[in-house]
Amino acid sequence: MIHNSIVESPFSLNILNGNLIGGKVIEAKKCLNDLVGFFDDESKRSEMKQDELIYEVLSLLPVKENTEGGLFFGRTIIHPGKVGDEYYMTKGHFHSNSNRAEYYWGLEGEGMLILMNRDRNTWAERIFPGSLHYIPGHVAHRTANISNIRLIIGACWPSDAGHDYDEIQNKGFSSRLMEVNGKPQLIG
Ligand code: S6P
Ligand code: ZN
Repeated sequence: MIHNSIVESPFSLNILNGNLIGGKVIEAKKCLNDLVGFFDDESKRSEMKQDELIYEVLSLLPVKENTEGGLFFGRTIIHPGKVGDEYYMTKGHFHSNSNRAEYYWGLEGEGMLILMNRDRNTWAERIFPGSLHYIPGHVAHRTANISNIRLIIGACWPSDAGHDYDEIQNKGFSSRLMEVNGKPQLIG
């Protein structure tokens, strides 16, 4: 027998700020003390207030991690600020299943999506409310806030993408996003 029914989606999204409700939503917060070694000026970073919140991530996981064929949905807030001349940013990662792609889009504030391929060529795309970014597989990605207000981005990625932080943790990106004469510039 065929059953018909109209049901509400278990998930909801605040389209203004990316807030996610329903299902399994996990939250991760990164403070300055979680980012040892990620900024160029480590001694400056170590002198700053260590419990300052740099970024916070909500991830909606409707299926188990590593499920082939599923999709995850997320929202990241990067707070405004700099370590020396380097804008607050996420750690950045390749995907563990390296060929898995991802979409990002801007919701609030202004930032840069910093991208680096396996040959360690780095480039960046400007993020603003309504900007849409396709991150191909095999490309590491990190976001930096270049505004004075919080930067909010949305993201959608395959549930079997995973996160590989090793290369970025050990070698960083080949260029860093620094403020030079009041403007963001990729250095390196
Ligand atoms: C997941 C996606 C984002 C980031 C988040 C934090 O594939 O790219 O949800 O996890 O922006 O960045 P990171 O580099 O600390 O994971
Ligand atoms: Zn990713």
